[in-house]
Amino acid sequence: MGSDSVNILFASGNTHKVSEASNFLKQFGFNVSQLLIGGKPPDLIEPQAELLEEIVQSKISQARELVSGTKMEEYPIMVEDSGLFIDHLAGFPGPYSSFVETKIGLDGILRLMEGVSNREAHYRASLGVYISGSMIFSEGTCRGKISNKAAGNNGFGYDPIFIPHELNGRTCGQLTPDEKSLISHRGKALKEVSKLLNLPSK
Ligand code: ITT
Repeated sequence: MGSDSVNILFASGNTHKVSEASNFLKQFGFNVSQLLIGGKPPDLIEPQAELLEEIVQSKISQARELVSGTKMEEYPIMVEDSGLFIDHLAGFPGPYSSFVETKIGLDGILRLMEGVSNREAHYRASLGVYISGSMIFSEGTCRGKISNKAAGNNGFGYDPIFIPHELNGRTCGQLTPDEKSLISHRGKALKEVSKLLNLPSK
């Protein structure tokens, strides 16, 4: 880990999320790496809560217990919970996005949206960082719509079927990582966190 940057451990099993955070926070003097216990991301229990913040809070507590008494104890811990919320489906898949992606996939969502004219949706990320005995929370939202068909191989998850309003008609799957971070829910939440943290290097 870099000597003059701030090291953060990201407790997530999703390496896409970790690398998006790591790439984005580099510019603010953070060095983000995945929290590994015995070489593996720990299996944190995800409460089936309606509020993303509750999930974040619970996972931070679990991660803190795991690093307690180890040399990782001194590092800030980051947890992020996110999801895709589709208006026509009353916010589904929302907090269940990861599970739904595995079970019915993007094709399943496109089928549920067949013939639907209201295609409005948003991504939302809730981020928590435990640092020096305090908790910092931030949120980010990215509004857009569900495409009629999948396009692009970049990003992950629902990116090939999500067209952000802030860019001209391309799906997130067609954006470069930098383009996505500028407008994404995760990019916005991370930017907010970088402001809230008091960085020695800034
Ligand atoms: P961890 O809980 O271990 O961090 P996870 O992938 O299970 O990893 P979440 O429970 O927060 O994380 O679920 C987020 C899901 O929402 C993710 O798996 C995708 O299906 C979707 N998602 C979130 N952000 C996304 C993004 O930027 N692009 C595409 N899909 C996204």
